[in-house]
Amino acid sequence: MVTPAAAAVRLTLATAVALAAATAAAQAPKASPRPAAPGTVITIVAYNHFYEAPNPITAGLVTFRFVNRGPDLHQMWIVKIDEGYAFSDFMNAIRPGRPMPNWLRGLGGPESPESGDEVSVTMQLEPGRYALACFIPTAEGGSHLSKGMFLPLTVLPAKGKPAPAPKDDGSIMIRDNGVEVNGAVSAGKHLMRVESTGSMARGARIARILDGKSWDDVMSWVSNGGGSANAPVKLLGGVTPLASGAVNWVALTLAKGDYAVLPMSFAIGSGNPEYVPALAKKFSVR
Ligand SMILES: [Cu+2]
Repeated sequence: MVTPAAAAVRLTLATAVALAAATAAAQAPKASPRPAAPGTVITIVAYNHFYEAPNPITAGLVTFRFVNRGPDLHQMWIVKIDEGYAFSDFMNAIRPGRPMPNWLRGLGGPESPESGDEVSVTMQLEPGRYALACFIPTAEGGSHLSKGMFLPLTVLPAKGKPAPAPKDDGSIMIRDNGVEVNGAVSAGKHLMRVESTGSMARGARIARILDGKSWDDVMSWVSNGGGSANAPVKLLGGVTPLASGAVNWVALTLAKGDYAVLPMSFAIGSGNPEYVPALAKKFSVR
């Protein structure tokens, strides 16, 4: 049976697929001129409320350079769809109030650079079917996904030897009982390895604490949902939720100052990403 809601989702999907095909034709995948980014660089542009992204891409070490040209925050959650399931199954399965089925696996991806900014996230991608989606809530309720911010992604097998893992100079470990930040706390450019070993998929936003703002200001802000109004931080981006065992690397340029790692998970009830204040962690660059 096709409910009106399901029909609406399919219609939006058809529109998005057509749009993606049109933009992919007009805009071939761009290789970034920056030599520092590991692997193949894939540029993805986020607008209110859609992506411009190449499809298909090739397996291996991939850096997603995620540029936010929308006025709102956006993310690109990369979800691996098991063999035997289609992108339409992903669209039907991802509903508020339902836990994620075990044939979907969240592999992280770029999270929330502020409007006009960008973030680069690197990962090892296997061949297969994937979904890209933004679950940031809209002002009216629902998420950007419900406004059409999703795309299928096919990853084709690569020829030749797989590229080795990139060289990182620090790590962020997200565990059930807290976050650990190791290394990379000097001013300058860093590539931080991010992993979540907890009982559920978690990601994190990394933010600079604004001058004159305290850790208490940050904690009361995240505890109240962390809206854009009067934020005591500048978001630098981060990674979307990672299933246990998945690894991302995020490129960060840090200046002297205080920073916050703000873990996030997807709330089953609303289906939206939300902060987990109890796991937030401060670090300083001196
Ligand atoms: Cu979005």
